[in-house]
Amino acid sequence: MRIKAAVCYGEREPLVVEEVELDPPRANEVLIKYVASGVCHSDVSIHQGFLPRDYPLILGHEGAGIIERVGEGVTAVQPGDHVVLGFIPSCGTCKWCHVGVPILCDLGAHIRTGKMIDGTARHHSTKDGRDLHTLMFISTFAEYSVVPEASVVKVPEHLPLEKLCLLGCGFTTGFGAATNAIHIKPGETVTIVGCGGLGTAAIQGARLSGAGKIIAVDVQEAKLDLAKKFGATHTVRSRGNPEEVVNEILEITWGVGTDYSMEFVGGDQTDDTVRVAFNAVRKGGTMVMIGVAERSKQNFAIDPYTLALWSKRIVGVLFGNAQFRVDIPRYAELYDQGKIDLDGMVTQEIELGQINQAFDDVLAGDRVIRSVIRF
Ligand code: CXF
Ligand code: ZN
Repeated sequence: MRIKAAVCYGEREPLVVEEVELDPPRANEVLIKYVASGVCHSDVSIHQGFLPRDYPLILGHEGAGIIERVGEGVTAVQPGDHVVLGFIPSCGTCKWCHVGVPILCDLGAHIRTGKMIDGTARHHSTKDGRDLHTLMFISTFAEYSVVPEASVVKVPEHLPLEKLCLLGCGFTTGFGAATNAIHIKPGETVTIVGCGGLGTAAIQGARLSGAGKIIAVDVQEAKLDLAKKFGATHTVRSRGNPEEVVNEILEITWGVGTDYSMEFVGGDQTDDTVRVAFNAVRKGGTMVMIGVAERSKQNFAIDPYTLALWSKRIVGVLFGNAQFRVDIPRYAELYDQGKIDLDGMVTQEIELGQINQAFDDVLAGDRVIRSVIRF
């Protein structure tokens, strides 16, 4: 079938919205009509070349939609089901899925290839027939995609997919960092460095966990105002001096530091942002690393003396340590009950044709938390 998709022909080249040929689903695959897709910082990082991929490529990995058709052997979903897509699949049969760590699912090893699990492509150019690469098997910057059954989870039909799409990456990554990767006890304290999409989701996770002090750190006043709306109890504006930021956090915590810190700066991550997160944590506390910057910038200077002598812990987290088949419906339930705010995280809705503008907005950093494409 012919569909419209945003095709990326190379790093930093504007995406081209054009007709693309899409194959029918094969065994254990489903055809999805996307209703909405968030635009995540990682899409832009890939486009910038910070996370190398093969081209041509259809980006997008934060989607929600409706099952249109299922391939042979599919049992978990049927046509008409509303689903959110996980950007890491979960096969349900490998060791990691069995031990309850599906973010490490063995199928994840195929993600880098830009092909489907069987090594072939489903999207093809209508100009010359060549294969288009998929992003994380799901390529959500498209009206339709064929994806593995392992990448979808059913969600209730009465909830808006244009909000639930955030559960496919940003919300789940931030909220899960605060509620799965660490276990904040009521009254404990947490520093959150970087208050974009992931940071605001983490603030909500910390608030629901009963954190006593939630200290939000950002360079932008507007993001700090937003952080307060999502539940930050204190804000610290970073003006480029990491020691000053840490001193303010120490003052707020009576000289102790926070029990936890989380670093969400992502593409703009620097030695300073990592150092703030590391030094904000008290002795015996835990720092959680979520964001990843350009590969060449990723050797951070962490003082080994402080790490060892203060018994600090540093934990890396992917996709909020989600068990996404369990967690995404659970988050949908929290949204339904009004306990989490996804609406406030979607700062603009756009059409697929505005995708290049949305990428510029991500790079500008101060205009939007999340743009969501509605198909
Ligand atoms: C990222 C994590 C780092 C690799 C690319 C995907 N997650 C979602 O945005
Ligand atoms: Zn993402």
